[in-house]
Amino acid sequence: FSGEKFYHYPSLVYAYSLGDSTYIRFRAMKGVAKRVFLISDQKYEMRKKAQDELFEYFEAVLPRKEGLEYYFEIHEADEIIDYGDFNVDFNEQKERFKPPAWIFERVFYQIMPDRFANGNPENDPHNCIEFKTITHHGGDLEGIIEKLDYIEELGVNALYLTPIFESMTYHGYDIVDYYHVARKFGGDEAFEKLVQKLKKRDIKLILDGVFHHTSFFHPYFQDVVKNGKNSKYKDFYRIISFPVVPEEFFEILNSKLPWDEKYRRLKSLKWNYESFYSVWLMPRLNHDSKGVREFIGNIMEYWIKKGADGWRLDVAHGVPPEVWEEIREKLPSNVYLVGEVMDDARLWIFNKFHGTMNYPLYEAILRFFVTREINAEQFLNWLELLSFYYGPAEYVMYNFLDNHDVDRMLSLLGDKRKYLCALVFLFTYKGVPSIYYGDEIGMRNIEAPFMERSRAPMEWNKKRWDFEILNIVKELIKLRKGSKALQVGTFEPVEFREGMLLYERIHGEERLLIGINYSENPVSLRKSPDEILLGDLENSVLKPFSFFVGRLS
Ligand code: ARE
Ligand code: CA
Repeated sequence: FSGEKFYHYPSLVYAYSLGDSTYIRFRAMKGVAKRVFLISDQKYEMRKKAQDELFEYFEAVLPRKEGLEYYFEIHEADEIIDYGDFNVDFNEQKERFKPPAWIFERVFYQIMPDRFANGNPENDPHNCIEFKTITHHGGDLEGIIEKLDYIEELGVNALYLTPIFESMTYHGYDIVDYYHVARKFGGDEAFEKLVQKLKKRDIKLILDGVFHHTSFFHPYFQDVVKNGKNSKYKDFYRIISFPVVPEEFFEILNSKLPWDEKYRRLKSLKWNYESFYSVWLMPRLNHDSKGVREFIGNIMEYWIKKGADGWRLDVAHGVPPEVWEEIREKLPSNVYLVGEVMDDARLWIFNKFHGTMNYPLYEAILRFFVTREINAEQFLNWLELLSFYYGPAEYVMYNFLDNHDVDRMLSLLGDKRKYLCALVFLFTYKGVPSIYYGDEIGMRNIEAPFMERSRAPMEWNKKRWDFEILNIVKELIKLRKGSKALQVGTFEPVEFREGMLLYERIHGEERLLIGINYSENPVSLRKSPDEILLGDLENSVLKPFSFFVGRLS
């Protein structure tokens, strides 16, 4: 029965149109198909793009079609099989993959407001949760406003801010009031001002939505702490038993002990509710409750009305997928939703988020560029598998080399040349690239506990900037913004061998050739660009750990 051996379903992932191309894909059990053809207005040979333990994945890329009738012709060792009879209307599909049109031409800049720029020392917080080594730095939205020229000159045209709402920590993932921007960040007035200025400069803004948990100090949870079983918010959280905290809890909490000590003591107590990674400060919401789902939807809607263009959803994979589907329906279609999903995003795209924080791609980048566990060929296979998982959604993934939770890539690589190679890959691959504040000037990790190492305050002293990195980042941003091939073009590997990556990105007349030699030896290229846009190449030889972006005529 051929259905076991072969698979094609004209869903969004196996048949779709994007940019000026139409992609048709086919999967066969490993080792069965010698050649696969797509039979439609013409006969196209499908290319084998990837494989995993069980399957081989084939693809044909056609000039963009509005609709297509087709079947497959599979050449096995001793027999030719016709498979399927499909008729796809790509216009109908558009209804199911509808990212906001503006997302494709964007480059994100991620900022942790406390660590970026202090525009108003008068609002610096007191009486917040502070540890000996981890404290507030006083950054705020006024600071971001002051640095808008810097941001615009860098060329990025979208901002992602980690949480800005009322909270007790510098990072803000413990929200106490979702309807107000924290006083320490400049309050609602600063937000309104920021939004106006961003609109004028055509810079989009996405906010961090922490809806997996609230703060322990959120009024709803405080109500549960006080009233126990009788609290009208008891179903809002995942309570194990009442009372939710023992008597001792308050004694420690209300004592004059420093927070390091309070944290240490509180940790040893037993409290009776689920929370984020067993952190007492972050009680987990109960998303089975209709009230909670409405609460989340209303907040998201509220800030969109106030001028935000999208949401990054914190611990999105800790919330049932259907919840996001329900909430999404209430939001306008020009809003970009990106979920923080650590693993494979298949479950979470299309009708939930437009994209996710692309951790599987990050993982591949780590293994190729950092640990060098995989070679170019294996790296390519990984990329192509993700492409078969995500289909068109890979073009709107939030791609990164680092962020506030992971080490800075420059520190992991320990070498500027290597870092530039990774950056070139990020900007010339499919998906929306992002820069984490300070990466553009060569900031590195600091001595700090896990997850805090990449959060040093932004370096504003130009004497400490790496201008070579800055210039290349600026060039890459400019290239990306001006290139449909990079935004929505096809990705065509030319050569992926050992440490050498050579690929084209094509859209209409625009053909870019990108080469990255991630190895200790010079590589002589089998294909050279007609014009170099970035990097250098001498007589078709690419030096060790160097790159170029070029144009083919
Ligand atoms: C702080 C300290 C830590 C300390 C921790 C516990 O920084 O050094 O270990 O406290 O006391 C926020 C803050 C953090 C803070 C944390 C808890 O930014 O600084 O930690 O709150 O108070 C998992 C989740 C993923 C999550 C990461 C951090 O799945 O959703 O852990 N990411 C988001 C945000 C964070 C934020 C929170 C969630 C909480 O981006 O910034 O933390 O709102 C593997 C696993 C992943 C795991 C990952 C990292 O890859 O597969 O599931 O991610 O490791 O641990
Ligand atoms: Ca301040």
